[in-house]
Amino acid sequence: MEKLIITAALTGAETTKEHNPNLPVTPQEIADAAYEAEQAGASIIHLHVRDRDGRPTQSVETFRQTISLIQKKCRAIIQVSTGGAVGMTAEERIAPISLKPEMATLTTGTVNFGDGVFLNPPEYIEHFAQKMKENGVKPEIEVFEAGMIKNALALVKKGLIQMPLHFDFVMGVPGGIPGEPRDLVYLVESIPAGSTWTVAGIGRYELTLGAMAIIMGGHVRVGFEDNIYYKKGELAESNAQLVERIVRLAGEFGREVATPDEAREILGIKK
Ligand code: KMH
Ligand code: ZN
Repeated sequence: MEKLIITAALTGAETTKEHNPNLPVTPQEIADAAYEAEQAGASIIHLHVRDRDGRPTQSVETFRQTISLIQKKCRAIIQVSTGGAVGMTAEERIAPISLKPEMATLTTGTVNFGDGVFLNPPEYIEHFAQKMKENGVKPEIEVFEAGMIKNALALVKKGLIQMPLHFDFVMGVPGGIPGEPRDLVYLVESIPAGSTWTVAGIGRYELTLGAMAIIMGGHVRVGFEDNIYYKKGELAESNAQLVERIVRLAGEFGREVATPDEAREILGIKK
């Protein structure tokens, strides 16, 4: 089986320090958390940033500063979020692509997101895909509902993205696909042969779906964006602690963990 790529989603847009005081929010805190996560076994850093008040922002300057701090000590692939936060405009969300990160997220459909709507109409999706193509950025297709897989294939037909595709199944968001084993099996069976995939289980689904992905040959995303607990009623101490647990589980199943350069190789990213 392919080596395991672990993505650390350190901060997200929704989690706050009130939810978990260990959440990294400043550029330096995020860079420190990225280093710890990479040391623990993460090879991709899924990146959101915050403004001085801790609110989500897609400021190019804040991304630039954070990426530069991360890259002082890390070799991990930086994957910039174009999801941002619910309510942001398309132009805000796509702005950090100008920094030409190695990867970025591309959500291929609209979904209810808790009390809000995570808006991704066809014009946004095509615009984002076009910008990623122009800037040489590898998209990770974020799938919150099964229909988003078909929407991604439509982008392939239009020449906006290229096979083999890399998917991230984001499961258990209130409003999106649930996070039961049968849901993951269905998504995995719905993507084209030759694709790679990772799973981001929200809340209590993080661990169960991570374990399934290790066994099924997929990859795993963990971190405070998706889950703030180590176990029921016990907050996680750090993003690295969540990465370490996946590394231990992978070890039990004999699945080796990919380094950042091995992750690049698996995903077809040239550095
Ligand atoms: N914050 C969510 C509304 C992504 O990073 O691309 C969207 C999100 C997805 O986090
Ligand atoms: Zn995100």
